[in-house]
Amino acid sequence: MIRTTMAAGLLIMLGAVGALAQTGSTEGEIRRVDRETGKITLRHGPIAGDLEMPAMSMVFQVKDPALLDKLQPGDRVTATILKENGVFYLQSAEKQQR
Ligand SMILES: [Cu+2]
Repeated sequence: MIRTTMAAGLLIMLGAVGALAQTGSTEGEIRRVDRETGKITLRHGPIAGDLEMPAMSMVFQVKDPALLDKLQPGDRVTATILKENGVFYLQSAEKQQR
């Protein structure tokens, strides 16, 4: 019974998080990949839409740990940024053809 209530509470929390999630797409260059902390530094261009941000260099938590193996400093990428509960994540990044 308690378990059921907790599960329901978790679902409600997830719903609230979903409502706070915003995404934006940008292009940039990978500057640093830190496997220890699961963070990637991306020098990104301006981001339009909900996440409106000027160009800058910024550290992102990765959503998918596979990105840490796929990306290297110097890679030019098209990236999707996710802001969830005030935290910025690199949600996806596709390497651009040179
Ligand atoms: Cu930024």
